[in-house]
Amino acid sequence: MFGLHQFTVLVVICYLFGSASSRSCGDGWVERYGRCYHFSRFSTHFFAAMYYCKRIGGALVEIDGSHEYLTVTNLAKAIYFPDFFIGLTDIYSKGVWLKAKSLDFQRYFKWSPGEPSYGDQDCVQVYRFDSKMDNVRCTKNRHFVCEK
Ligand SMILES: [Ca+2]
Ligand SMILES: [Ca+2]
Repeated sequence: MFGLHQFTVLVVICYLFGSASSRSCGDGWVERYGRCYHFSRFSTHFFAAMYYCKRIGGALVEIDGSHEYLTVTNLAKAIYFPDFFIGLTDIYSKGVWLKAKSLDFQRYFKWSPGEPSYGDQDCVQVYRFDSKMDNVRCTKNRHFVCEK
């Protein structure tokens, strides 16, 4: 008989191995270190990506340090994810890089060589080839990663 005790044991096992917390992110999300990430299944421009992330209960991913950057780029590599937008922009003031939703100053950068380049490139993508940052026009269509 599968009783309450067995159920409790099962829940504890699931918790220990992370599947319970993974499930708590919901379908289409991946859990890593207490955060949930969603890798888009389509590409669109930066603002539509922000809107989409908001609509599914999150925000365009904000990189809070090297550890999170590595976590997200490793997940992306594992699924051969193409170039993708992150929640980082200098659209409000040239050269002042802010997180897209919180509007906090970005402290961590991992620019690709020669980046950030000049011109009308106010949004940041992660380049699939070297997993580094590159500023591009916000109107480009890119895949994107949401976070909650
Ligand atoms: Ca984050
Ligand atoms: Ca660039």
